[in-house]
Amino acid sequence: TRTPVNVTVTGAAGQIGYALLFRIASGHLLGPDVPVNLRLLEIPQGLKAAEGTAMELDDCAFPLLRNIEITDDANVGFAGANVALLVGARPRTKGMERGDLLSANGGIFKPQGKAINDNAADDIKVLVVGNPANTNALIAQAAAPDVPAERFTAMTRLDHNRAISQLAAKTGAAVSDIKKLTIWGNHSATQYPDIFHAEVAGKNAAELVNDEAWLADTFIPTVAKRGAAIIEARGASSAASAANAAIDHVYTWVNGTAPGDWTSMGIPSDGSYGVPEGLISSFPVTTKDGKYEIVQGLDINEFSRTRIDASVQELAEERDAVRELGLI
Ligand code: NAX
Repeated sequence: TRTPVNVTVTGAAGQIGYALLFRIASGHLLGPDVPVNLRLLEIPQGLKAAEGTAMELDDCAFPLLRNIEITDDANVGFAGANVALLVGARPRTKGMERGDLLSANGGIFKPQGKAINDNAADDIKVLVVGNPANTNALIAQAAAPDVPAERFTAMTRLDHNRAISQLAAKTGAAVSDIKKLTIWGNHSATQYPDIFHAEVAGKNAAELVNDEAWLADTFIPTVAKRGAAIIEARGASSAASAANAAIDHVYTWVNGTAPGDWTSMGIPSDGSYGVPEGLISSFPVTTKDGKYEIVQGLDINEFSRTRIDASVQELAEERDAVRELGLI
């Protein structure tokens, strides 16, 4: 039998945590034959609710779930972690400036990065879900100098999945017929969902749609503002779909992309496509044997270039702001 994989989830008592933990425990994160130990990291006020969720996890009698530990100590929470899902974050509240938001999150992600550095397993893989996800990932990564930088990633898979769904609806295709879609840049309203290299049942998506106005005025804003539309409709932010995307992100990272397809991940840039090195930006990537690689050699047209540059510019500004705050 396989050794259990230690999976740490922060913000475990939150709404994404509630949607996420049961799918991890049932084998969707790593695969149907991989046992898991869960480590739930919360702030003191969240511990009781996390205990309640752990009771429900027990009550599922999941065959793959070996044990659950609940803690508010990051050194304990990340001890021996092989996978860390950083979900807990400080949301933007009314009247909060960007600087306030970044420093509040720096107060979470800097110590968590250090705790990962000091306590996690050598093969640790980190996914940051908590917003601002890309820059929170940068803060955590900078605080973990002994962990290879590429192990710190940020979630744009929800944006990727949203874009696939919108493109499928537009073209009347099945979601499974859509390949090679890309989210570029920041997980924010500036993100750029790119269909110029995407395929719909083997045909080029942009040629098939052949409607730049739809792209610019409907598709891109619908994907980029989907989070706000969910809040408007549901009265609460995306939770199950965000948890599902976190599952997809890690599953794909560990188990590989399908031949002839790729996915989108926020990862430290190596300078590809003119994205300054070190920024945690979303790219098209293929994965194999637990490693990812940026898809190279794509032609970037004018329409795409402007939008990628704008989102990357925003990431550079966030990086400069956290640098000024002494967070990286
Ligand atoms: P909730 O407010 O329901 O839950 C957050 C939980 O985190 C709370 O239980 C809180 O006690 C805990 N927490 C806060 N600080 C912590 C710390 N220092 N250590 C451990 N736990 C801590 O939020 P939820 O709806 O679950 O969303 C979580 C985060 O995901 C938010 O930052 C949200 O903006 C972000 N999202 C990111 C998405 C993405 O695509 N990257 C999409 C969905 C979501 O909006």
